Formats: sequence, structure tokens, C-alpha cells
Amino acid sequence: KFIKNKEITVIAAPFSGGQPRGGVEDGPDHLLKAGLLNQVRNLGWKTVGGSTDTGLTVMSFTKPPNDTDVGKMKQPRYVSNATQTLYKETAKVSKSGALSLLIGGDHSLAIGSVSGVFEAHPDACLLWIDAHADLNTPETTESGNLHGCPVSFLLGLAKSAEMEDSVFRWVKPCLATGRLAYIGLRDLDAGERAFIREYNIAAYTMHHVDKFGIGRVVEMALDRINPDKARPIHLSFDVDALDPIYTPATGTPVRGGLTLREGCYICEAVAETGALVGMDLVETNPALGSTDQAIQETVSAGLSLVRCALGETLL
Ligand code: NNH
Ligand code: MN
Ligand code: MN
Ligand code: MN
Repeated sequence: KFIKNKEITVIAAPFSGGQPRGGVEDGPDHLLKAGLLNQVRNLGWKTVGGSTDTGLTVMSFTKPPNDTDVGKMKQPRYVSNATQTLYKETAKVSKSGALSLLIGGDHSLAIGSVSGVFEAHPDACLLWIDAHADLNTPETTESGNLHGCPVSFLLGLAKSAEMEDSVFRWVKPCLATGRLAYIGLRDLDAGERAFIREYNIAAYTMHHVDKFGIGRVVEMALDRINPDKARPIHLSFDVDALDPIYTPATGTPVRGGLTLREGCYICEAVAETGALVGMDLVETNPALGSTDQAIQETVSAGLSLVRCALGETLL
């Protein structure tokens, strides 16, 4: 209903500047070599546009010189430039009417992808599937890594003075707290917990998944952010939401996560709504797999999530 003729454009973003571990910039290459584009096409999607007109845009990013910390933020100019470029690219795709699929790269990229999708679909809601809330502000971050901050930027939680003179002043807060839901949380920083309570954000932790089951949790999450079922949906999926049994090759694995089936179920439930307009699949880091099998399993779990979100298991 929001996407024109089952059209999709894949944006590959080999970017690791939002966190310190090398290798996450190789995630897109591994996902593509494992056959992502053909799997998408086999589900009946038309891969359109992109820089080569094959439905794929591979972005490239250059590190600015002298990228000194701003406050606690690490590599702020690198992340700001990369996400601003991605924002423009994503907005173009979304305005063309195609579904925008971002493959990363670290989760700071969502500053750009979500901003771009919301520019074309301003009434969209956001499902954030992650072990982490990525809700730190430049003030509350303990690590200084910007992949732990994208949601606060999208919500506009940073104190305005801090944002105004920062390199991120191009980011327009596009997301209301009532349109955000989390599933899979199990590793929150103190400041993030405080924001979730203060703004009464729909946050379903692994405790809720155990207590209610994934079916009820997805239903409750979507009811909170999309009660009339009229809104477009952006799905931002950090592969560390899954248990490291399934996705070991990622930068900050946390035990006790979603099973592969629970992750797929979330994607299938979104596919069932017919309202998916944008998806991120991020934090696949091939350099952190301890064996080839660990890398391959992480990549293939990511591909399963994408296929499920694009309707593989719908009858
Ligand atoms: N909350 C931590 C931070 O802000 C960890 C973030 N790491 C992630 N997020 N992988 O998804 O640094
Ligand atoms: Mn490689
Ligand atoms: Mn994340
Ligand atoms: Mn995470």
C-alpha cells in the first residue's frame, strides 16, 4: 500500500565509524556475496534504481582529517558526513516509491536511513530490534561510540545547545516517542533506562519475550505505535538482537537473546502488515567470527531476516 509495484533499492553502507571494531564495514560485501540481491528478486521484488541500475547502491565513505572528539562523541565528523550522505540517498529511494533496504555497517547509519525514509513517509513508525536501545545522547553516552546514540538523535533528545553547535545540526528530529517500539532489549545503560521511563517508550525486553511469547510481544508493540494500522513501518534490525548462538560475528554480542525463529517471526509479522517501507540490517562483522562457520551462520541469519521481512513465508 505504500510501496510502488514491489520495487526495492538496496543501499550497501560499508561503514564502521560509529564504533571501534574493524570489520563491520565488510558486512555488506559478505551479505551481497552470499546472494542477497538474487534472494530478494526470487521473492518477486523488483530491484530498481541504485547507482548501477541493478537496484544496488554501494556507498563509499572517507574519513575526514583531524576528527577529534566533540564532547564524548568519537569520530563525530566521520559519522555525521556518512549519515548525512546516506540520508540523502535514502530519501531519494523512498521518494521514488521503492522500499529502501540498508545493509551495514554499524547502527549509527540509522541516523541517515531512518531520517531519509521518514522524509518520504513522515507518519511512519519505527520498530527497533536490538539487544541495546541505542538511545544515548552525546551527554549520557558512556562509550562515546555513536552507534549507541542514533535513536536519541532521531527523537531529538540531545540538549539543543549541544546539537546546535555540533556537527550533527543537519539532523532534524523526525520521530515521536509514541512511534518507537523496541524488542529484544537486554543491555541498557542507566541513561537509556531513564529515557525509556521518562517518555514511556514501548520497550519489550527479553523478559517480556519470555513472559508473553514473541507473538503477543509483536502484537503489543505494533498496537502501541500503530494502533489504527494505518502507518508505514520502518524496521531497524541489529543482528545482535539475536542470541550469539545465531549471530556470533557482531561487535557487542549479549547472551540470552532472541532465537533465529523469534527474529524471523518479527520480520514476518511486519511483512504481514504490508506496510514495510524501510529496513536496516546492521552490525554484521565478519572479522569477529571465530571460525568460517561462525561468519557464514551470522550472514545467513541476516539474509533470513531480510527474506522474512520481504514476505518469504507469507502464503
Ligand atoms: N549502549 C552501549 C553504548 O552506547 C552499546 C551500544 N552497542 C550496540 N548497540 N551494539 O546496538 O556504547
Ligand atoms: Mn571479508
Ligand atoms: Mn544497535
Ligand atoms: Mn546492539
